[in-house]
Amino acid sequence: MSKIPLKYKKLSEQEILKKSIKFLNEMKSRRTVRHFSDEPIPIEVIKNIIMTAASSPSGANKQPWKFIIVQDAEIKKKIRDAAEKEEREFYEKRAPQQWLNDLKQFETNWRKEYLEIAPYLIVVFKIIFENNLSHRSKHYYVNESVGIACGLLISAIHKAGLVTLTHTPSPMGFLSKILNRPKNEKPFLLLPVGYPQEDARVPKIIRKTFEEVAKIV
Ligand code: IYR
Repeated sequence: MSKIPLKYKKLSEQEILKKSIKFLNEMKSRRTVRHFSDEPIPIEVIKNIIMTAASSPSGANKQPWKFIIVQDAEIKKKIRDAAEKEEREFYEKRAPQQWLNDLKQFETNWRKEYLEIAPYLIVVFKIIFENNLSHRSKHYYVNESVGIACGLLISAIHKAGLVTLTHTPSPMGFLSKILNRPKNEKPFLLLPVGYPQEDARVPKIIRKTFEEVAKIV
C-alpha cells in the first residue's frame, strides 16, 4: 500500500494539558438519558455523527460496521413493539434477581417509549464478514472495532449537544428482521438520539476515581 505523510501539528506541553482537561470536562458531563424530546434534528447532524464513528480504527481497516438510521415512525413503532416484547420477558422472567437489584437505581423497566419519541434511532450492526459477488473478505476483531466505533459515536452525539442511550435489548435478532439486514450483519447496539425531554432527570451516579480505574507501573 502506498504511504502518505502524516498530517500532524505538534502542540506545546501546556496546550496538550489544557486540551486534555477541556475534553475531560466535556466528556464528564455526558449522561445516559432515558427521557427524550420529539423535537426534530437535522439529518446532516446525524450523518456527521455517523461519519465520526466511521473514522474509528478497525482490525485490518475492514471497517466492519453498518449504521442504520431510522426516522420512519412506522419502523420505529415496529422496533419499539419488538424490543418491549423482549424486555418484558427479561424483566418478568429471564432476569436473575441480582441483575434486577443492580438495575434498581436506574428505574428502568420494559417500557421503551423513547424508541418512538426520539427523532432518530441509530441501529449499529457488526459485519462479521464481507460477502459480495466481487469479493469475500474476512473481518478481524469485529467486536472490538465496532465497540470503539460506538465509543466515538456516543462522544460525537454528546459533543454535538445531543443525548443518547446505549440500548441492548436481548436477544436483538428482531432488528435484523425489521430492518431487513443480510446474514453477515449482526445487531450490536441501538441508540436513540435527540434532545432530552425538558424535565429529564438522571440517576445520581458516582464514577470511579483515577486510582480505582488505573495504575501507573
Ligand atoms: N436491556 C434492559 C435491561 C438493562 C440492562 C443493563 I446491563 C442496563 O445497564 C440497563 C438496562 C433495558 O434496556 O431496560
